[in-house]
Amino acid sequence: MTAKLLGRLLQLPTAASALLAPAKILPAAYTAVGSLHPDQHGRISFRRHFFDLHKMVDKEAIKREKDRLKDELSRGYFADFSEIHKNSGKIAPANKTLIASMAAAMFPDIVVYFSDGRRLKLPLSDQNVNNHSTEIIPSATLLCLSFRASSQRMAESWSAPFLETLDASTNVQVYEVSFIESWLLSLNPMKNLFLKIARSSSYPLRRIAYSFGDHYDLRKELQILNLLTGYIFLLDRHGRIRWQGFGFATTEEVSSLLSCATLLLEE
Ligand SMILES: *[C@@H]1O[C@H](CO)[C@@H](O)[C@H](O)[C@H]1NC(C)=O
Ligand SMILES: CC(=O)N[C@H]1CO[C@H](CO)[C@@H](O)[C@@H]1O
Repeated sequence: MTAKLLGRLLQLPTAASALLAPAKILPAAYTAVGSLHPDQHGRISFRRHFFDLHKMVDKEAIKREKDRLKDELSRGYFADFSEIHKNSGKIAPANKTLIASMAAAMFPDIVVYFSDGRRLKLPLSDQNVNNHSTEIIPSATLLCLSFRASSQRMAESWSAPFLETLDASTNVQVYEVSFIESWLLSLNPMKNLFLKIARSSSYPLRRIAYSFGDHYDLRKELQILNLLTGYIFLLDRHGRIRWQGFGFATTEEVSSLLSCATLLLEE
């Protein structure tokens, strides 16, 4: 298992997989899959595809799969790529004002993992957190979603000024979530191995987390079509989306994020 292969599985650009390379833990990947003969890898993926086809005998599933394929193909990865660079990943400008609570949509539940193996269901809202739990429900949560390594830097352009301005408040939380859609990395022991070498944060308020598996339904609900850019959401304590931004933050957008977050703290 080379860093390059791991990078390809993660659909990371080469520069990012080069970052994975120095990880001393990588040789452990050999032991994790060490019992497999190289030929067996092919056989396993064949078997898996066979089971996937088998599942699709169900008519309903076939229809869903067809609709999905149409959706996925209409995304036009290649046209998007140059576009993203030209406009800093802006699908639309960020909201200038807080979205009214009555008009706000709920953020769908996602399960995330931290590099220490901890698991958490987001958003931390009064709907999700047990009433007897000691978990503090933040008044404002900044959730930055990345589907590719290239958009992790976009997330940081929002989370860094957010934490610099608001970190004194225990009422705000920041999660930078990377989505790992590779089925191989979503299974143990690959998942645990991935978490061990995954990027974590030395700054406890900047929570870097990973979500594994298929996220088609989540993306559909949040209208996330282009996976090359970053999606930034500001949620209130009920888990509603009160503000949204895309790509790299501009100075004006950061100030609208900060003023909206300040309003949420007073709500
Ligand atoms: C907030 O931004 C989203 C995404 O660009 C947009 O669809 C929505 O209309 C905006 N809402 C307000 C109140 O600005
Ligand atoms: C997770 C949970 O049980 N939340 C409940 C806490 O209490 C409020 C109000 O009593 C309920 O609305 C939540 O569903």
